[in-house]
Amino acid sequence: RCELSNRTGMDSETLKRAFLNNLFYVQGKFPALATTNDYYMALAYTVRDRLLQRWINTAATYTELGSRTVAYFSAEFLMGPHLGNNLINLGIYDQVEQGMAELGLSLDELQEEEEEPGLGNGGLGRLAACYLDSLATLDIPSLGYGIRYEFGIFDQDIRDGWQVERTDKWLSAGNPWEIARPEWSVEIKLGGHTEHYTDDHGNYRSRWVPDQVVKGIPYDTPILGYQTNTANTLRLWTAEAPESFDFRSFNSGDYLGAVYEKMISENISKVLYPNDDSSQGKQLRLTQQFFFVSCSLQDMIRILHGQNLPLENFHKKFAVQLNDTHPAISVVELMRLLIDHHQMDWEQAWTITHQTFAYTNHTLLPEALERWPIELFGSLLPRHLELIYEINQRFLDEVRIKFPDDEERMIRMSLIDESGERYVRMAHLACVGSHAINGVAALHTELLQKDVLRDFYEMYPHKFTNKTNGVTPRRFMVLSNSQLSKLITSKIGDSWIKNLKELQQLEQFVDDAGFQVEWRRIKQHSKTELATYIQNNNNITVDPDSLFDIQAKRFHEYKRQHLSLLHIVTLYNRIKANPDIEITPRTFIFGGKAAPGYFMAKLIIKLINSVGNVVNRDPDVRGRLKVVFLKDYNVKLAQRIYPAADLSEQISTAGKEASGTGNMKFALNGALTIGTLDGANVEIREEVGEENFFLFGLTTEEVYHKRAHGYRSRDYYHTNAELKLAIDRIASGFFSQGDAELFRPLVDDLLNQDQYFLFADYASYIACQDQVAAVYKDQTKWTRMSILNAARMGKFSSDRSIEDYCRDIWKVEPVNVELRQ
Ligand code: 26Q
Repeated sequence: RCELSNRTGMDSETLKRAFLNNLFYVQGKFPALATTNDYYMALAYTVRDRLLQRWINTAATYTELGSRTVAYFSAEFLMGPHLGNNLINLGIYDQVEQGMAELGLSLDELQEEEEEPGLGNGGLGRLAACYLDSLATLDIPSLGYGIRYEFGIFDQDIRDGWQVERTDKWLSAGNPWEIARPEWSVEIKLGGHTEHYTDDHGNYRSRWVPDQVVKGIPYDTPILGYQTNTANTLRLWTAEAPESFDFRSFNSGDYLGAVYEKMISENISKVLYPNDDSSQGKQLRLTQQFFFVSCSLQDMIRILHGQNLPLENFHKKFAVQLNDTHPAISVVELMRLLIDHHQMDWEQAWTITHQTFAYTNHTLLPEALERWPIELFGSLLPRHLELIYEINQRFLDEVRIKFPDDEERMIRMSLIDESGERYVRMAHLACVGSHAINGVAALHTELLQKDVLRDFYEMYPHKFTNKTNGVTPRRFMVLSNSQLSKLITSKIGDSWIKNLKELQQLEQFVDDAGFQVEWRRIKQHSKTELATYIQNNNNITVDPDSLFDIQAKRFHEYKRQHLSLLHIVTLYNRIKANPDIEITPRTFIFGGKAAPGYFMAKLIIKLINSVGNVVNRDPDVRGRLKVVFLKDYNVKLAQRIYPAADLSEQISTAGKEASGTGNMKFALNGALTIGTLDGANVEIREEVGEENFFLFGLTTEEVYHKRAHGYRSRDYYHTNAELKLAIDRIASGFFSQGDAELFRPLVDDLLNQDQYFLFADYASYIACQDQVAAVYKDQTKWTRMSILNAARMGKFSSDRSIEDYCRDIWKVEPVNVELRQ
């Protein structure tokens, strides 16, 4: 009894006892010798015990019922720290905080100790994590499948203003949240060639003779829903050399050769690729994609057989969502497994395959569409290349029937790009092999249909739907902004946490002076906490009464962090011209990583730090402007940032940002948005009301039009005096100790190319920012707008997104889990 309650009891006394028990029996420490990490681990195991009960009951329920299951295939899962989130979802955060305090420990400090699993680059990986939270919260049977990278996204340091990358050793202190399942390991093949033969029934068949075999080992992490017993699974694969390999080489005496091969095999899951656009086609990246896809599909077939279901039911048992084209090779791998391993005929295999998969597109940048050189593809996956040719032939036959005598269209739509060096087009493969295709915001889906995937939309209009992104209010409100969450709950009850639309009820308090004061006090509190963090980390003193103007996201020219810089330099120039000028004090905060090989993005980071060094110290400024670059932006830091923002910068060139999700997290926490009509900004503005949103800039159509008619950025430079002054200041070396060369690549690019239309949007942006400053002076008006923003963000819960996917694409229903033991 005591043993059981030690592992499951939820009251604060039992939790304390269990914690000390784990400290002793798992960490092997007593309090006098325990480090903070020992305490963190003991608490993590205490929480994990409570998850296990729910996890096992969930698995048992799904197995018994043979429930239809969603499999979310993603090369990235940017989960963020587990401890706090699990405490929230278990409903024991406050008890544990209290219990730890009684033991003289701070829960905040223990949470700080957790190394977050940074197994993603940014938006796409974090979306996958929000979706797992919502799937569990909505009691939908589901599995997340991906790669257990040994090194996740790099840690970012800043030296002399430049980004420096350090490896992310997230596993070095051990990972208490996962359980290895070596008994479910699978083998995958790589390389080699194919052989053709005639089988016993006289059928012409192909056989893959690989030259390498690798073992995939699954590691499972429980994903608990909020206030439910459902605990789903995130299953990540690690690559190892198969034991038989050692054995073979040992026999042939080539010990070092065997060790070398082992090392090569283990490379596959070593490191996450840190670029979030797929510029260069590296063989290892394709190997990673195939590795996790093949492991996962084999695992699903094992599960199907385990439930005594026939293979013909694969698509009835599983709905697979492809998170972008990174797992698109699935389409071919499932065909191969069905045909080569299970002797299914082509038609049936194809029916099962395309009814299984659905594809989410996350990009509008043509240069980011994945394609693999045929040579590389064929040398790694020779059998898959054969199957692609066959899929392509049948597909092009269909195109020919639907659009006769349209050779150009066939060339455009082919799975193979033959315009120069030949490539496999992964987006085309995903479109052909899926029964559903979606974009991630209304504008994005519309642009996919009109532009990027236009031919596919004309071919298969019924496949296309929009699924606007969402974010989980558990992590990004309840956990990260507990004061605001408690204030909201005190007014409208706590059901908004599972039903975010209920936030709308806050509108009745928008003119309630007492509520406004509380709202403002909490924002002020979060700003003060961030100010302390900035003091400790950047040694910069910022004023919590100033307007906190924040842009936090990956660095990319299309996201235009440098447009915000032009605004900063413009304000600085105004002060230099007239030090007594009346100006709304602002703190500009940036956070984000640049891909290690992306020179221009790194130069923009350097420029932010250079401008900060001058502006922050200039006595004429009198502390009215501060510029802060927060290093190593990750989920943990994001949770500190969103609650502290007054203004959220969502300023990408119209038509470039597929959705954005940071925009949602900021607004949900009461920040006002300054933004373009891009991605989900359009829908956010629609929801919160145009009078509560700072809009500026060209529309997508205007951008297209300008580009088509010869955009000349230099004309704007010559006709806008403030713009010229800002650019000249940067170009002169003013921010780089007189070095006029340092920022020349950036300045030259803006004057000569400016492919992201910064100069075209500059005047509109500055005018809009002047508006922002004016409104901020009226704190009552600002607070009203802030409350209305949060109150109207209900649509952007990831619960709503998941409900849309379940209804329109996956056709899957909730399954209730009872606690039986
Ligand atoms: C592909 C091949 C090789 C190497 C890297 C990649 C790669 C990796 C990551 C390509 C793209 C990504 C990530 C893309 C991404 O994060 N896209 C964002 O997705 C969000 C969720 O839908 C949207 O909100 C953002 O607008 C979109 O930019």
